[in-house]
Amino acid sequence: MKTSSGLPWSVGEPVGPLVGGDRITADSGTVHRHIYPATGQVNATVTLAGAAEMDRAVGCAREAQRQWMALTVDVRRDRLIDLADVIGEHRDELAALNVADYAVPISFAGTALLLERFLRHFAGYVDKPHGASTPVNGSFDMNLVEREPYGVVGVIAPWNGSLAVAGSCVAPALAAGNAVVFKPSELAPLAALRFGELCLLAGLPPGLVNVVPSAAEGGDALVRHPGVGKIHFTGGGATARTVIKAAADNLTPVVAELGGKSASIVFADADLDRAASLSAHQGPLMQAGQSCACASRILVHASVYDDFVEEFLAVVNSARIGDPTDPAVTLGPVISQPAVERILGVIDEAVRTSAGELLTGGRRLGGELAQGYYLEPTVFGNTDNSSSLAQLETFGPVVSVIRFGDDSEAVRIANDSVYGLNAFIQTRDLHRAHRVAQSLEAGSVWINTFSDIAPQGPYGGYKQSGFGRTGGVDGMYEFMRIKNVRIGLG
Ligand code: TXE
Repeated sequence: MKTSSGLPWSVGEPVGPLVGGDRITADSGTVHRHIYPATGQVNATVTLAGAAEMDRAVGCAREAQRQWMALTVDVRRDRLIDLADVIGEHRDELAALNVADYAVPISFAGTALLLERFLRHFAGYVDKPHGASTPVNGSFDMNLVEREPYGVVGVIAPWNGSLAVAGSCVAPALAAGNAVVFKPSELAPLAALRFGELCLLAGLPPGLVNVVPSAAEGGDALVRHPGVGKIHFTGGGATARTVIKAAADNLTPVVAELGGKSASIVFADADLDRAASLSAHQGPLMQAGQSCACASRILVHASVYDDFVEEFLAVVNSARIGDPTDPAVTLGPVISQPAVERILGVIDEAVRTSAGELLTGGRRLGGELAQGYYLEPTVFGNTDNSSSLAQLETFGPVVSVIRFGDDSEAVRIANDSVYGLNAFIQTRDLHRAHRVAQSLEAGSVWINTFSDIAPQGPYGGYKQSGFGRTGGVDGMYEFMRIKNVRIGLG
């Protein structure tokens, strides 16, 4: 049943955590009045989980995991395929909830398709061999190498991709045999809560996937819980440091998928039309620059700098800014009022310190968009890569264009960052593409293409963009422990 806002819940009805298959009222957490970034108005009321709810969720997860592992691999495989089918059937509803969560334009809200693809991919691992048997020196004993689930894992998601994290983390965790306590951000709880309900609809044991929106307090309780075998954290570096310190109490292992300051490198031989479009849509226009994969530094060979900038600005300024539910809109608001103030501060400082020359944008949008958190897409030219504008993650529709002379200078500038998540190479020269890709300190390199994340390829960061991987067999094995079993046959 839909309400007038198109949500499955009415604004007045508090939406609580989903624990053990039930919507519970969170007594120890706080009530979060969810603000829709496109209007600045409250569109949902969410009761956030606190320590008591997290403890209850871990207990339900532990029991559900026993039920899950009591099923044979073919049954578990088919349950995950059933869940993928259910997600596919609810793709539009989940897209609408993504919009309700963080006002991402509906044209970009299709992470339910990514979730479905990851579920189908990891369902395929469930009934495949994951261990080995090996001979041993000086004996005819049998030695088995086995991979086992952790039991209960905690998955913590940022506000800008709860369903993407459900795909990249919850899917492999379930495929590996775990139960999951899934903590979406307090700023984007809605799509994740619906995902939890769809897990039940697909026939997963109640409590196998618990969805417990919370802020730092609930998140900290989850990280510190002795019943959690591993934490997968996706978010910012500052929070990651807090999470890792908390996890140290129980020596709980952590995977960290963090921020980035990724470079898109446009070489002189690049197709400038395509490079301009790719850099714009991978840069300031991608979720209004609120993506870890954002190409926030655009390095351009000096010989094509002016031509590229002209084409790039044309694409950036052609963005349709407005109502995220309008399929024609390509640029929505940023997440919150504090984000507006933070990003405008970055822009003001960049202008004040002449970090680069402001080529377009730089202001908050008014008029009919004044109630929302809308910023103009903003581009600085001839930026100094040592400036804080080029060094710190802005997480908004602000990018820096930087000139370079030759291949080695392009690599030096691209690598001159504490981050190392993505890098984008635009060139027609195959040798150059491979040589530069091997020289870049980034976990994911994209040559003449967007960051279209697929379940087959491991995704994750170098340096302060994190450690551990999602996707592929690497992403599956992040959620399994290795046990060696030797059988004496002497
Ligand atoms: O992160 P935050 P946000 C990164 C992106 C940016 C950040 C934005 O680059 O840096 O995420 O997301 C919870 N103990 N990525 O603002 O504030 C908090 O409630 C436990 C990278 O949400 O770090 C939220 O659920 N949890 C990514 C989560 O941590 C705590 C792709 C993240 O919050 C906590 C997308 C605590 N003490 C965004 N405090 C990639 N690399 O793939 C907060 N949280």
